[in-house]
Amino acid sequence: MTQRAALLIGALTHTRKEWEQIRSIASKIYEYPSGTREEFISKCKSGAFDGIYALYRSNDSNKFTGNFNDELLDVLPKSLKFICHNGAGYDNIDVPACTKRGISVSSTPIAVDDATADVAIFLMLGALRNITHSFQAVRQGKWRGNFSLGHDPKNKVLGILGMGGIGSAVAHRAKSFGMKIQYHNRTQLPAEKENGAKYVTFDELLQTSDVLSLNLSLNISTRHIIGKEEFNKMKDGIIIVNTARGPLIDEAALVDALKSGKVWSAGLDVFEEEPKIHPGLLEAENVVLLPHMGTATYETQRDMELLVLDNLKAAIQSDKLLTQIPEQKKDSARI
Ligand SMILES: *[C@@H]1O[C@H](CO)[C@@H](O)[C@H](O)[C@H]1NC(C)=O
Ligand SMILES: *[C@@H]1O[C@H](CO)[C@@H](O)[C@H](O)[C@H]1NC(C)=O
Ligand SMILES: *[C@@H]1O[C@H](CO)[C@@H](O)[C@H](O)[C@H]1NC(C)=O
Ligand SMILES: *[C@@H]1O[C@H](CO)[C@@H](O)[C@H](O)[C@H]1NC(C)=O
Ligand SMILES: *[C@@H]1O[C@H](CO)[C@@H](O)[C@H](O)[C@H]1NC(C)=O
Ligand SMILES: CC(=O)N[C@H]1CO[C@H](CO)[C@@H](O)[C@@H]1O
Repeated sequence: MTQRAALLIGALTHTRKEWEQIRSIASKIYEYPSGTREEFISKCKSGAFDGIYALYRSNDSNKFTGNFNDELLDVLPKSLKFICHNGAGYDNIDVPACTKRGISVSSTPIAVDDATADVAIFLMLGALRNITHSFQAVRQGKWRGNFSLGHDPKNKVLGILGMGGIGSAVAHRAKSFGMKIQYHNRTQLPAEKENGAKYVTFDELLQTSDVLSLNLSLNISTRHIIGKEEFNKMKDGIIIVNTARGPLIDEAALVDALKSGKVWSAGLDVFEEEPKIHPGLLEAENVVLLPHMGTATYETQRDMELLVLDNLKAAIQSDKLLTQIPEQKKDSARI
């Protein structure tokens, strides 16, 4: 077998032992635990990672390398064939640039579904109760503060945009609260996967949902998929939940819609320019905010790391990925 080295970029928190076991199947293992993009590029150029066949990277390690774009892919060894990414979203990897070079990319769907769906429900319930004011008041010794009533989830229509793994897990949970589920997706799901959820057009989803939960990936065509025009089509008093990616929503338009009362309240885990948050959202009392922590549990973080390592093993041992990203699966003929 030709040389098949593996590279770990960044740190592993829960699976150090499992990474060490990669030694037995890879010709060599390298690590780049921290540093700058410039340092990483110069290491690549000096041949420090020669022979790497597959690498582990994550959203966290992005700060040591910057985005995986043409510039970076050009200096990485030509032997690199697989990028195993830790994260459900991979918008800091230029996928067409990888595909062009014959590099396959995997992400970590499935492992993130339950934890992210839990946070979506947490935010939805918080938004339904308009909880922020009282949540802060009780700590400030003001008991309920200037108390106002919330809403029940029961009998409300939950619209899910993007019915993948996370969307389905949100739907499953929401049903137990007595919500009616409808969704929109590029393609309608097969009936057995719909679990009673109703398939509607994008416009119908906007016009008829009481709560709208976003669960689709971010790319050029989904950026600002919810903006001024879309808010105008929504029911007055809609509740918005976003646990997917900030730039899916035009944040300034959301602030306006919250101010005007078009949007009754919102629950957000993600923002357009993290870690910056639009001041209009920080000021608004009818918004529940979390600092992008959808998958931040011990169990899920470990599951995600394990899934990346399993992808890495499959790449080295049998030239394939377990959870290759959908864009590449579609035109796998080109890879
Ligand atoms: C949400 O709660 C705040 C603080 O109690 C209150 O000012 C605001 O009117 C509430 N929003 C709605 C739509 O009831
Ligand atoms: C409580 O809220 C009401 C209406 O939202 C407002 O008129 C009133 O001034 C508020 N009181 C305090 C103490 O903030
Ligand atoms: C729609 O659902 C299919 C499953 O049938 C899934 O593979 C796909 O990613 C979804 N597309 C969108 C746009 O949400
Ligand atoms: C962007 O994502 C959406 C939703 O997952 C998908 O339908 C679409 O094909 C993607 N577009 C591109 C350019 O990748
Ligand atoms: C990914 O990294 C960016 C900064 O590079 C950060 O703002 C964002 O919250 C991170 N996302 C996750 C899921 O950790
Ligand atoms: C984070 C994220 O985008 N998760 C899923 C949302 O739903 C789409 C399909 O609609 C999945 O492909 C994503 O993995």
